[in-house]
Amino acid sequence: MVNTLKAFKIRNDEVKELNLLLCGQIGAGKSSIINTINSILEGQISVGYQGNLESSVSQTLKFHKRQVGNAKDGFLPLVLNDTMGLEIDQSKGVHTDDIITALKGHTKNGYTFDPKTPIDENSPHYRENPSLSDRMHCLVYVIPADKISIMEDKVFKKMKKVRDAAYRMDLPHVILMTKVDETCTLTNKNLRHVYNSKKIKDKMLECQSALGVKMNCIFPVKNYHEECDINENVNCLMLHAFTRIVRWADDYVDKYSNN
Ligand SMILES: Nc1nc2c(ncn2[C@@H]2O[C@H](COP(=O)(O)OP(=O)(O)OP(=O)(O)O)[C@@H](O)[C@H]2O)c(=O)[nH]1
Ligand SMILES: [Mg+2]
Repeated sequence: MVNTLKAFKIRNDEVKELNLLLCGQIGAGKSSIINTINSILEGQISVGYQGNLESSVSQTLKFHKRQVGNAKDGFLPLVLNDTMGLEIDQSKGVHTDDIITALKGHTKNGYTFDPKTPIDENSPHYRENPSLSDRMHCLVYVIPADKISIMEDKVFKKMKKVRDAAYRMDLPHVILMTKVDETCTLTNKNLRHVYNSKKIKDKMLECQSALGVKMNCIFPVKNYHEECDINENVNCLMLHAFTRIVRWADDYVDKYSNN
């Protein structure tokens, strides 16, 4: 799967990079996913970003475009766009309109999210006429398996608003269900049991009913968070999900090609 990714080329040559947008509750593991994917490709744990387990405010404040790969081995034509976390409170966390604007390609890299006021046309980070290349090509919800049962309706409501916008754009959307290690003891002992675990299956079903995403678009994953060494099982789960996300984003871009 690593080789498939490293050899990956976008079918539609009018687009140079596939844009994948990560969206979810604060502390869900969005930024950690980017680190995990880059660690896998590099073959060693990357510490590009460090999260804070105890934080009650979003650690990510900016719309942050992070290239997949590294300067030494080369970058892949894939960009993971990190966003600020969603919160229960209307005036806290990323504004849903900001996520929707970013999906449409209006938001430039480096924009600082303001929970109270979404971006408007006058912002220097607002792109007037986004092309297919500027748009997002897949929406990736990040949901922590250990928290889904206690996640507030208000957060799901915000996620559904984003989902409805993604539907209107015909955008593929998937769920990366993180923290499976925190959710199931069997899986924590051996990640290979993840698809045998009833507990994990139940959490996936909860994701499905909360957001209406099909089961084959929901992927249980574990991020690197405390380990110092690469682990094949962590890699396999994430790569299984990521290779599919890339394929679906490529299909989207191909479908909307102007050629
Ligand atoms: N056990 C475990 N911890 C994880 C996993 N993914 C992330 N974490 C931890 O959860 C915490 C939050 O992760 P982040 O990646 O910062 O989450 P985020 O969604 O980017 O959070 P904000 O930017 O604050 O919205 C960090 O301490 C991570 O180390 C996982 O799969 N398993
Ligand atoms: Mg973050």
